[in-house]
Amino acid sequence: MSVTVVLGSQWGDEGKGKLVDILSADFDICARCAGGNNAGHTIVVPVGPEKVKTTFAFHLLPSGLVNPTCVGLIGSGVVVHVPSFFNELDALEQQGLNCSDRIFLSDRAHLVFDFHQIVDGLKEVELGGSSIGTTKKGIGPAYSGKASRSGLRFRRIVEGRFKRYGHFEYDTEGEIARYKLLAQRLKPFVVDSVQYIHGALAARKKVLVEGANALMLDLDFGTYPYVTSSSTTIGGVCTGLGIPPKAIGHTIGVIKAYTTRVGGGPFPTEQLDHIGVHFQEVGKEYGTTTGRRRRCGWLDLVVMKHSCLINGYDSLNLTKLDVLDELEDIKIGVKYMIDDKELQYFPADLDVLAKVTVVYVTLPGWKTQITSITSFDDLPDKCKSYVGFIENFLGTPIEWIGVGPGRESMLKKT
Ligand code: 2SA
Ligand code: GDP
Ligand code: MG
Repeated sequence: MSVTVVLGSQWGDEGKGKLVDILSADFDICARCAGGNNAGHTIVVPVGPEKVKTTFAFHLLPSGLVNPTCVGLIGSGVVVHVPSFFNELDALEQQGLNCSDRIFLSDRAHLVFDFHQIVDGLKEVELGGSSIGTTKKGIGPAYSGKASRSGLRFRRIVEGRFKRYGHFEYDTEGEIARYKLLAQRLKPFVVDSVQYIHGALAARKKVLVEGANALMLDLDFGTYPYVTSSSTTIGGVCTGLGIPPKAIGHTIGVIKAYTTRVGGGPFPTEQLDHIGVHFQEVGKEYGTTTGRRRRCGWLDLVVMKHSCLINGYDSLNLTKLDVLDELEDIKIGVKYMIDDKELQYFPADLDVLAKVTVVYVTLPGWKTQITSITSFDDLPDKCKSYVGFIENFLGTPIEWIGVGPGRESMLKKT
């Protein structure tokens, strides 16, 4: 089976882009199946003969495009803001990454219009103190339009939105005119993605799927309503690309060695003290798309159990282990308790979640810099114990370990 899937296992920003970049050297196609330009995948790679360390930020386009032989596909489950698509393409070309002849877009993908983005902001204002903390990229309103079967027919929808939110500054005719021009530029990129991907699979091409956002932001299985509006699970890979489950050979969950989340919503292991600040500063935890400071806390293995159940990862990529280098003690959340009783599952009800107390185990820190280490065997013993604890608790092998942001800072554990 030729499809390999990389999915975020927590609340996003686990470092999916970096793994996708490394794997894509061995793949023909890298596909996005869900989300839009709310995603932010950062890659740090050596470029040109001088090997200059260059940072690329992908939002809508698949990160696998960094590899010059990899073709990008934006599947039907993705929502596309066309001006942002071209802006991202142009920005990459300016950084010397030419990919406009190897990126294709599904003719079934829905469009995000400027008014979706305006409405995204208005909804957030309306929610006030309980706002979701969206990226304001119009993702929720675009998927709502799709689900209510009014996607694409945007002149009619704008009038509906005026009725709902009052008149807001928006130039309907202007956007129509802009899209008439963009449509010409867009034409060569659009394909029937079902034909495209099945043709590729029949020709034994290797397909890598890059998940966007993460399990805990999934519309069904995340901390609803503090979620994004797409299916970010393994199920979303099939519905967002039009491929059957049996086409999927290997699913890798990306798990950060601690936890972060951007925006509102519950976060049981969040640390609002110096530990949270340590993760933010050492881990450079700022949004790739919005620049927002990410909330930070200890690794939560109750979340990870929930994530493993739903996505059935064959293996894991543990990332940002180096961010823990200086800590004396490292905590891992292993149980949720309510009134002295263990909760055996991750609850759907946020009121229940708000009442849980997290039980932690504490492991000793290794207090050694690990970024320049190139083999798993050379990691300090205490560091190996941390990795082993996670692996045993989840019953899922850790195949890759990230010890720094660069492409070279990834250990393969055999
Ligand atoms: P939206 O915009 O409707 O998808 O927002 C809904 C919730 O989903 C969260 N969300 C994200 N969480 C982590 N990373 C994301 N991508 C960017 C990044 C975020 C950024 O890579 O850093 O730059 O701020 C992402 N996209 C959506 C969002 O915070 C809401 O909680
Ligand atoms: P994604 O959304 O899952 O692709 O993750 P992001 O790119 O939004 O955020 C992950 C950040 O961590 C990026 O800035 C990466 O360059 C960086 N990163 C990835 N892996 C590692 C790692 O192992 N160690 C360190 N220190 N940084 C990493
Ligand atoms: Mg990200």
